[in-house]
Amino acid sequence: MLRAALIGLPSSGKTTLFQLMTSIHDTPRGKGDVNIGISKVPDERLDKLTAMYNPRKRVPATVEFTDIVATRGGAQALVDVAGYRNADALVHVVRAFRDPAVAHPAGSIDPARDAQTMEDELILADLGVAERRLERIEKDLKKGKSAELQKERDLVQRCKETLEHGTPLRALQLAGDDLKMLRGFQLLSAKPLLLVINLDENDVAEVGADVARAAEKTGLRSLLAHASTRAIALCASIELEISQLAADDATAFLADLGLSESGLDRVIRTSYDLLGYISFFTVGEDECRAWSTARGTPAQLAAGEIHTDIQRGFIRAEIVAYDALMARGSMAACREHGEVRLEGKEYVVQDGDIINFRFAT
Ligand SMILES: Nc1nc2c(ncn2[C@@H]2O[C@H](COP(=O)(O)OP(=O)(O)OP(=O)(O)O)[C@@H](O)[C@H]2O)c(=O)[nH]1
Ligand SMILES: [Mg+2]
Repeated sequence: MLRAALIGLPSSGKTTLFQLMTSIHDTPRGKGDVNIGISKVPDERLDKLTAMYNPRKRVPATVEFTDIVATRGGAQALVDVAGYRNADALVHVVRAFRDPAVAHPAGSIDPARDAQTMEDELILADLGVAERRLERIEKDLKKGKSAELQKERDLVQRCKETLEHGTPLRALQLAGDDLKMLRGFQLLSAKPLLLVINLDENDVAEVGADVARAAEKTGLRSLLAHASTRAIALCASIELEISQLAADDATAFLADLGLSESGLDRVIRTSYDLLGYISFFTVGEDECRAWSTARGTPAQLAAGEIHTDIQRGFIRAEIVAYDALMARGSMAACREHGEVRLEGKEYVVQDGDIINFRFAT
């Protein structure tokens, strides 16, 4: 399951977005309180599979959201909260709505300044972690040299210099061993980040879902390029209202605003893109279910998403592509045409694969 954590200045709209994503409306408002909620991943393919199998249960993939009340303690306070430390991605809410009834902590509306303030906090928190780690490594190196430790020192040194230039670590696009080495340090600026521009009600119709235009209008263009983040634009309070309407009314309302997709759908889809996540399915009379995993995941590891027993006892994966199943109309027809493949544990799971894992316990 994908874990996302909401960050942003006070009153930027984090909890409003949390409510939109999780449909949890009675959220606590005390300082230090943490909201954790689950969002269902919308997926038309699961709807079609459910129509085909008519199962007792339909289970969508999920994304977990964490929202902390008031980040006034700075980003350093965030790393103490497990939901932030363990997040796969950060969702950074930036206020672009003007509403004078909602006081701004800095007294004026300036999305670029706010986004940079939050970014600086992440960078500062990480700089502290990097410096402490570096001191520790230097001490240990004096006691005895090890290739592994020297490698780590070079990496942490590089991180420190990057941060000192005001660049978040996500811009380094670390991979493989480097990424593994840093994973234990809870470096916030290294996490993939989705920036949500929380538009003003009056700008929604003009901006629509056009991120480039929203970035231009809110002065966020250069920050986005520098920080290597993805962004989307929406108005959290309007989206929250729309989400409480019946489906037909909601679609009509969105269309009026020139939007073809709800804010919830866009947040989830963009997060999946950002992280390179894909979905696969398990189907049957009992349950049709969507699962998510990182692109490039081998079948045996993907089986672990479902149950560690299936991963451990993995024998083969029986796989048919979603498109093939829809084109043939049934699993039996796919079998007849040789479209149900048997794959081994190294097979790389594809988006839309329908999988039956064979395993022994
Ligand atoms: N006009 C307008 N008001 C909004 C919008 N989004 C949020 N608000 C309002 O702004 C206020 C603060 O929103 P929250 O979602 O509580 O902000 P927050 O980031 O969770 O704030 P803290 O938890 O205090 O850090 C609330 O009164 C919201 O109703 C928006 O898009 N437009
Ligand atoms: Mg809040």
